[in-house]
Amino acid sequence: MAIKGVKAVINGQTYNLTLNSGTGKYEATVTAPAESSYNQPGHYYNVQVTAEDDAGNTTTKDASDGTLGASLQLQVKEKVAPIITITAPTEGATITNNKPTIAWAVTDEDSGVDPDTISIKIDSGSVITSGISKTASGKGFTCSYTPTTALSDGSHTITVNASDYDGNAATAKTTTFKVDTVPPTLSVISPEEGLVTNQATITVSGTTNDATSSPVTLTINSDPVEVGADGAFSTTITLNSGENTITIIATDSAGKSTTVTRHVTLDTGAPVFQSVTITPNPVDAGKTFVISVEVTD
Ligand SMILES: [Ca+2]
Ligand SMILES: [Ca+2]
Ligand SMILES: [Ca+2]
Repeated sequence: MAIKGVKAVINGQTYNLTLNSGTGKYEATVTAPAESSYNQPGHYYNVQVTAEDDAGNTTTKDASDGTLGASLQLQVKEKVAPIITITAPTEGATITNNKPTIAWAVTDEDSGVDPDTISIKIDSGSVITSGISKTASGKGFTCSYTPTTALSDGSHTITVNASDYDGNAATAKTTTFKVDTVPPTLSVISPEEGLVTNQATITVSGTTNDATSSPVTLTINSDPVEVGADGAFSTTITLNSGENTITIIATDSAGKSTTVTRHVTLDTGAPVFQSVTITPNPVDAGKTFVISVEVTD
């Protein structure tokens, strides 16, 4: 009528318990399994205890026992937080789409990413957990979210976060980018449309600016032209004889562009008289005559 020994089996390891004479209980100090119990059936490690008496009778109980079962379910929590990587929009990007798809991945070692904790926040708005597309991938999820209302032109910061099944919260990740839906302004002061000139060089000048993504770059007939800090530009171009098309294109750093076209005609040939007639000639004094000139240009 005496206990010979008590052992416990946890995660395939057997531990012999020793009698604590002070408490009368059998005890062992056991190192927990290295991995979370989350992915075990029922989210716990089964603990099986067996006691044997001197006569060789044994009793075994484990987590399935109706009375002691709950005491034989060992929960092990891991401590490694998930890792978040935002793939789009990239930090510092300037984009023209004001409903951009925000894409990121969240992975976790061991217990795994809890998809219900995946969240996104736009600027200082409230935390959003619905409407996020989550596709299981490797040790986590690839996620995407498209804002339901258009983002205003200007700078925006997106914050994403997630936790694993053991309650470890990731370090939130952010991406800050600029939305620019409006092309630059472009005002061409010179030349005026339809100008006809005998000067082979003319000044092309004006101003260009962009509300969101300066600096503005400028080309005139595909050649780059410097734009001042105030948006002003001025350059001289050489005309070909006849009609010239001058194409001025301002492009902001989002890639939005505005084009202005001017048509200018260079005419350096002086008129040529083909014939002159005076009728009648001679004319009677004090009477009228007609002078008729044929001239081409
Ligand atoms: Ca983890
Ligand atoms: Ca713009
Ligand atoms: Ca002419």
